[in-house]
Amino acid sequence: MGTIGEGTGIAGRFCGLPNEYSNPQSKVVILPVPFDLTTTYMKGSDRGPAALIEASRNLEVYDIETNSQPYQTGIYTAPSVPGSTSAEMLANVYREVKSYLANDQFVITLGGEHSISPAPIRAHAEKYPGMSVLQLDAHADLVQAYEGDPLSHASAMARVKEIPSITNLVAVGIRSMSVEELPYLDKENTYFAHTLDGSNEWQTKVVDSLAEHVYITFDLDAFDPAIMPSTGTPEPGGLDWYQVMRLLKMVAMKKKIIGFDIVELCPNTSNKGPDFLAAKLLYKMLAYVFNTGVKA
Ligand SMILES: [Mn+2]
Repeated sequence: MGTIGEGTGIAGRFCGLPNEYSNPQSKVVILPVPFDLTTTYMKGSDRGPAALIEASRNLEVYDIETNSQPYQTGIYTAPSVPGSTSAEMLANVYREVKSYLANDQFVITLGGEHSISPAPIRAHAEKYPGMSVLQLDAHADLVQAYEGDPLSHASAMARVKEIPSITNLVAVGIRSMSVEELPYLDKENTYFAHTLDGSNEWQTKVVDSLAEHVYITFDLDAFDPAIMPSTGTPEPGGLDWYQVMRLLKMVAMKKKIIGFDIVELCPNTSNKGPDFLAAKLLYKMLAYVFNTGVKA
């Protein structure tokens, strides 16, 4: 075990991968969006992408469950996308994601706050009309304009619902919302945290409600703060690791996951565990998406 902060391979690259497995033509592209402008509680999600990538250099690249080594798919860590306003950031991210999708690459966008997600979701919806959006989140994020800002993190899913050609938005883990959001909530497709038990039944219902193509927007505060305290707005009563893994695995087996984002990592320099959890989550998702021999 080395000094904290050290990992294997090349700094600034997911898993520290060498050029052979990490170049602009790689199948998988990780797009860091270090944007934190509109959050209201704990700031710092702009440092999320760098913390996740740094933590990933300590990952074991062999995945036991799928008996696979997902990095062999090729994972390129792209340069960070800038943006000094929400509108500018969204335009830049949208353009970048579009260009990678045009090249048939698989794009993972890293936040940053949740307000970044409408950009990759719009780009994916244009390539995969009829897709579903699966949202894992503590918060509904359906505020029409939070503190007057329609591009705020609390409005992320309100903007997503306006994107044409999305079949539905299926939300899992929700346990915090305002009464103003109720009229915009799709109750049929909302799985509140307090209703999720230890069985696999709810996961099956979630999967059955999804269209063939699925985009996943993963707000890390969906997890319980006991295992994921490093978020801007932690909420008690969240999901545990294996509940999430069972869901993601089932979605990957029965549907086609066509892209995802992981947002709201707000790193704490004295507790690296949550950064590592976020990196492992990303890698597990790749294991489920790209491994052809996943066994139940
Ligand atoms: Mn959110």
